[in-house]
Amino acid sequence: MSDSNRTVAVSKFLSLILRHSPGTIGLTLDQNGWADIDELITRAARHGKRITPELLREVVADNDKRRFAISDDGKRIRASQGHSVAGVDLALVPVTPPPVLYHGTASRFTASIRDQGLIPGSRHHVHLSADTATAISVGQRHGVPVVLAVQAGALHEQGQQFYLSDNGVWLTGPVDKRFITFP
Ligand code: HQG
Repeated sequence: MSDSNRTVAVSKFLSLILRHSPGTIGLTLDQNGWADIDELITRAARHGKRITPELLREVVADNDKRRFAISDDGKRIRASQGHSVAGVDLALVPVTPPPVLYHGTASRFTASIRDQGLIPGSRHHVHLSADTATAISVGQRHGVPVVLAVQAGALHEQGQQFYLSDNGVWLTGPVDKRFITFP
């Protein structure tokens, strides 16, 4: 396996464990989503995934979306967004969003979104981005991309909270269809 294939494989594995199913390797995340790095490495090895501390730090540092963060003391790691696992709250501080944020989706979902608004699905939040280029690449993961404009400022004025993840992804609750502009 090439170095870049190896780091992508480790990044995908860490996304699975740190966002969705830590129990796969018998790991428990703390209430803010942190895992002890030594324990993660030991438990991953027991499940046939050999990750050295160096490789793990390389994946965190080089990750294209900075998906993972290491604690200030260097001992713990967590995913910066994208969680579905129960019992984890990143404890992000609510912030005022810009007037408009974007959501990238696929054309096959737009009829349902027109009907129901945006829903988090299995994740804890609806994910929004500050720019349309990012929204297009998010939408492309699901099919033909469509970019929706979300009136975040107006929604915030109505009392809905917004958070900005450590890696620049905007997170919020369900978005009512009245605050969505379709192309
Ligand atoms: C869609 C990636 C039907 C929604 C990205 C999306 C992001 C609806 C899909 C992060 C709907 C859920 C999250 C409704 C929403 N009816 N479909 N009412 N409301 N949807 O993957 O936002 O690379 O759970 O539009 O960059 O695509 O993994 O969410 O298409 O930041 O780090 O339901 O994942 O980050 O899909 O992506 P997802 P997402 P990473």
